[in-house]
Amino acid sequence: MSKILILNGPNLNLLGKREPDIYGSATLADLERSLSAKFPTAEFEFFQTNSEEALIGKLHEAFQSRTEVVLNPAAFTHYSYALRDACAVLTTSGLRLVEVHISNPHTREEFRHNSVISGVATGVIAGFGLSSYELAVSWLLAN
Ligand code: CA2
Repeated sequence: MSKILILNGPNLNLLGKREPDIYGSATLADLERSLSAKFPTAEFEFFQTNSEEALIGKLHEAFQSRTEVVLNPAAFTHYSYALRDACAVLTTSGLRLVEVHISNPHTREEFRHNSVISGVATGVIAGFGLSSYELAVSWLLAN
């Protein structure tokens, strides 16, 4: 069974509760249920935090346990070099980490156009709503 950590950064606990025009009306719990139902052979761990420290700690745990990661770094995408370094620990050791975004940051404010994570991610999927996570998991399971 493949173990995959679905890691969500700050404010994503509000999914489905605010800004539905950008992020849709499904909640984080809906996402977790839908991934578990669509990929019954995967062993998921779901984790959301508003804390940069906790995100980095979770990535260190994933490194230790050789777990692959689907990461939505949320606003940390655009400026957290500490998170980038933690992602690089995984990808430089051969573990895959897919960066996902619900919206397409390139169509939004200029500060969202740059990701400090993409350069150390295995790949990036953005703009497909919650399907971005599904596409990332499909790829991890198929490759
Ligand atoms: O599109 C994405 O997935 C983002 O990573 C979401 C981040 C944003 O800072 C990135 O630029 C793009 C924001 C997450 C905030 O999530 C909310 C969800 C519902 C309501 C309010 C915020």
